[in-house]
Amino acid sequence: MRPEPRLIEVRRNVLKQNDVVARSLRDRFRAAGVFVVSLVSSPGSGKTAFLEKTLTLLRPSYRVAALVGDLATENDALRLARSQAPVKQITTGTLCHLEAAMVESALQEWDLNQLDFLFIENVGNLVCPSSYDLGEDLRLVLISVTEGEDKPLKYPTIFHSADVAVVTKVDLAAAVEFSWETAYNNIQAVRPGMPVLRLSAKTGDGMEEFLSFLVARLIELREAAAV
Ligand SMILES: Nc1nc2c(ncn2[C@@H]2O[C@H](COP(=O)(O)OP(=O)(O)OP(=O)(O)O)[C@@H](O)[C@H]2O)c(=O)[nH]1
Ligand SMILES: [Mg+2]
Repeated sequence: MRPEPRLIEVRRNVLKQNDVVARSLRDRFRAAGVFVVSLVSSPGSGKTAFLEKTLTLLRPSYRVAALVGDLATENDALRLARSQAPVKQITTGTLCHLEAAMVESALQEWDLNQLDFLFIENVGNLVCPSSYDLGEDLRLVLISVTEGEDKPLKYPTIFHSADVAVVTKVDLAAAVEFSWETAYNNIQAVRPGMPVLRLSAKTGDGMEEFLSFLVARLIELREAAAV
């Protein structure tokens, strides 16, 4: 029998190490009562636009903050900072995903007890982020109408790693002849029962439903902690 290639061993160890850090992050999030939401999608699906809108709408009533990952530039952090929420950019250099240790290090100067919601925008990529737990409570996978309806079928792993799918840029649906029914069926084929939201960060359509969903989850988390 041939020995397992060394590369696979190294990757396994990195993933295991990530899980240890993610578990410790999750414990800290639980202790602080902060609800943590991460966003994954291909580049340009609208993560930052959606997050900026979310931060802006939540901020009057909730304590919110965001981390955002990209290979390079502070551009997304600057856009998110327009919401007036505390924001930090994580630049990954050549890595196509965020790791739990990067989140841990970015949070060093923040007091989690002062937050209700923490959002983490992952690097735009439909493959790499799926294997890395960041200690989040909820992982959203976004697909924009301009990407076509087949992404769940082509990239099932990221849909398996997420809790809720969000179809974005619905204001452009007619222009690109996007079929909601086909997209919905494709998501359900890959991940039966997955909740699917549809919205537009541009027009605000669907944002109210999303925010109600988030707030309900925060209340649930706090009630569970109180028991
Ligand atoms: N029409 C329309 N355009 C949108 C919407 N959301 C985002 N966009 C546009 O889509 C482009 C990409 O949006 P971003 O928010 O930067 O996407 P992203 O997923 O954060 O991109 P990366 O961080 O590079 O992966 C920008 O030009 C946005 O203005 C939307 O709801 N409607
Ligand atoms: Mg972005």
